[in-house]
Amino acid sequence: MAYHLPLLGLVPEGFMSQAPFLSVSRRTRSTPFTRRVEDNGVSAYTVYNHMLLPTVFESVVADYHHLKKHVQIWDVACERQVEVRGPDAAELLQLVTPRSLTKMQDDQCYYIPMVNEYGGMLNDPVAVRLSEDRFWVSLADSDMKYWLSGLAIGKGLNVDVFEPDVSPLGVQGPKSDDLMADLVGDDIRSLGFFRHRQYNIGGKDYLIARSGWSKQGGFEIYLDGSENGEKVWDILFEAGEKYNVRAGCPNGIERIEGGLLSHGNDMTEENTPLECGLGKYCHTSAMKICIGGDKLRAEKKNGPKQIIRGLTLDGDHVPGCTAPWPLRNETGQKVGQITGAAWSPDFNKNIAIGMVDKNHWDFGTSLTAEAPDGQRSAIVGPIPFETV
Ligand code: THG
Repeated sequence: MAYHLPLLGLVPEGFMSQAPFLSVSRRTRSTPFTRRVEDNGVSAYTVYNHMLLPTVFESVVADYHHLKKHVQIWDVACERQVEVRGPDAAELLQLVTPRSLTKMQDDQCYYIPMVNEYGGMLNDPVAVRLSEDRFWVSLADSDMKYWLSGLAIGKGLNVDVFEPDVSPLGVQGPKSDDLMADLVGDDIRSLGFFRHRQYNIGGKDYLIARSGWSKQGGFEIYLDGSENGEKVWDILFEAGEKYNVRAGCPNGIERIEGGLLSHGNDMTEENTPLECGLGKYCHTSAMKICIGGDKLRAEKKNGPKQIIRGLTLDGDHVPGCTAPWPLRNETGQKVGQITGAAWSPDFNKNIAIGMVDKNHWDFGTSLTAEAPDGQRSAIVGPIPFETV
């Protein structure tokens, strides 16, 4: 039976004896897909950009196996868009990222670090270029609309900065191409990674990109107009029936295997893009323009003091990482921290993401992780984890 959370209004009396609940109100925004997500048996949410993000349907492990084999529909509406529109749109964006945007085409998406005046990571969105003077910044979990509009006002730029009624819906998994080709035609099979085109679903054109927060392949449909959410969802489920489609969500195991970083977890404002392994998105020309770029240029010269790594942990299945776990060297000194960990069924071991200090970041280095259920030996390695 589908498990319904009391979405709007107060938690009913009978539920109070169970685990803590998330009270949902106007601040904890629902999405155009929430009713469908609940009909499909969502069992846990987190809150992301002040909006509901499903985290589990059947179980994290069952969801993981299904994602890697079939196709899932993901309510990732919480990846909110900030639209930047006007003659100075590109100029404003280049102020906030060290990635050069000069070659970006109208059908392209770019993964961009956004940094503060110290070069610290404020967000790691996907920027979507719609035209020369119009972009969507598809956010991770922090309030970048205020940063962008504050800068635009302070610099006197000729742009509008606002949150449009646009909600990404993910189609993820190895059967995504087949599902989408059945729905919109074979043309979509030739859509390049991080490219977008318009396709018709249910009589309306939507921007669809080949992107998404999994390494299983897939697309993101930018639902333009909340009122169309359930219609698009239902059309996808109808087309996906023969591919064993299910409702899904970003998966805590798969994303660690694939090395997809989570802002607020694996990195914060305290970390630079270089520490996050995003040095390839820090271009000299752009660092000369962007806020905080001088700090990044200096760091690029000398190298970062710590870096993101994959780690394997011994012992039985690790618990979830709800707060960083210290990593220590043989003398007990703290030399890093783990920020994401999971038992991987396919690798048949515990895998983790963490930051490791310079003198200990070589692949093969042995460290000790202080997990909440005890110490575990940890081996430093690459991220993403190499395929089995
Ligand atoms: N899609 C959209 N918006 C988003 C996300 C998304 N906003 C929030 C969050 N995810 C932003 N973070 C990421 C992190 C990684 C990637 C995308 C968004 C990603 N990385 C590729 C990788 O690591 O293989 C590389 C991309 C590249 O090199 O261009 O896809 O998922 N709309």
